[in-house]
Amino acid sequence: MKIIDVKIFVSCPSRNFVTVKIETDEGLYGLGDATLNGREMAVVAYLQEHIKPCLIGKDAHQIEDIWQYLYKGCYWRRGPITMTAIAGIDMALWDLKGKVAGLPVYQLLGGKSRTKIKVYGHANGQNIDETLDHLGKLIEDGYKAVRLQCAIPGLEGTYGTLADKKDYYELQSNRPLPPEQLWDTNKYLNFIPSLFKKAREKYGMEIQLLHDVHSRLTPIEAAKLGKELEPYNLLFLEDPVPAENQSNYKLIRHHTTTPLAVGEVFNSIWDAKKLIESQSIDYIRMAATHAGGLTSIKRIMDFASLYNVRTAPHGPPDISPIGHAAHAHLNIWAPNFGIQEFVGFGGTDMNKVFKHSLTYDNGHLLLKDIPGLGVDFDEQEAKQFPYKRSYLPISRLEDGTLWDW
Ligand code: GCO
Ligand code: MG
Repeated sequence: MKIIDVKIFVSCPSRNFVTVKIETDEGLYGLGDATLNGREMAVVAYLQEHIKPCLIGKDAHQIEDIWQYLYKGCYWRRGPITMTAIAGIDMALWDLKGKVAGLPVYQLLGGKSRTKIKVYGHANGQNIDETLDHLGKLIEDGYKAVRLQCAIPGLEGTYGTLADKKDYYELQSNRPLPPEQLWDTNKYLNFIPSLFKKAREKYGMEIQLLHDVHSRLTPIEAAKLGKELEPYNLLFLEDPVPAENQSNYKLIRHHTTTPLAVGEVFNSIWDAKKLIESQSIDYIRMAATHAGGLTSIKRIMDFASLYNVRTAPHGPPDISPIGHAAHAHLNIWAPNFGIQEFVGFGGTDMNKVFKHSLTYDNGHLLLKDIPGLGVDFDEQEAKQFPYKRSYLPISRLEDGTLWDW
């Protein structure tokens, strides 16, 4: 089955998505997600100029060889642009193989380890009451696990809140330059434990709670926060510190039993190796879309299982339904699956462009038995939603110092 074309689409049905379509001489095609939020066009150029010409004429069944060819063969290994581009190709090839076999991709990975995929939702708000009302609604909707984020008194529009325009907290359209947000660690640390205290007082201990620090603390600050949150029994504390320096996590680990999760910005197994081997983390959150697709994430999941590290794939709105479907197949297979982040199915525009078969039911995602990844992409509809340049926000301290967003 020869590859005859690799098409790359960029569309913005409420936010930008990069979609790869691999066409073959047998008439079948495969689809992949290559969306890198805020840097979409860098991946498009990489795919268009550097990958596409090498793939024409290759056998689409050779997934492993093509992965190695694109990884080792470019000499400049790793990095988010390269690994997101590889992911788009890799997913499309798995989708194709499933279509040829007439089997959903999870069957090719080894079959089902479970019948449904547990998810965590997002509750956020401008103040504690709003966040807790949101949590209450999600509990009513059947969620068993919810991430709590709340605006910090004295700071406007911090990560995970609705910001000034009351749109989804990270909606990227209409931001021709990165918006700036204020950060103050002291205000944050003084406030967050009270959010979880009140959540437990109102809803008890059964609902599982999570929190995303978004890499804004130093290790000792994170250790302190982890200790203070221990009575509220978090499922995990996410990205307490940036992870370039992996020994940071060892320090946090020595001070708190609050479970730790990290990995959404990682793009290779090498970013996670030391953290996993040293058992400094409990959940690895790498995304198929940003870390080389199913081929590499499967390897990482297997490696993590040796050290009792479970998986919690990144599931933000800036991954397309094809990327979410890739996670669903990995999650249903992975023996060490933990939980999937889930923020809903996007708006009507997005659902016009991407037809997927995932459904939400009582705190879980269900996957239908459709050959391949089970997502289709409507090229005509996509044309109605052209690319719009947009950025993630940046953070600064009150004195202007640039901080981690
Ligand atoms: C999460 C993430 C996202 C990222 C976003 C960046 O836990 O879901 O932190 O909210 O900020 O994916 O593009
Ligand atoms: Mg996060």
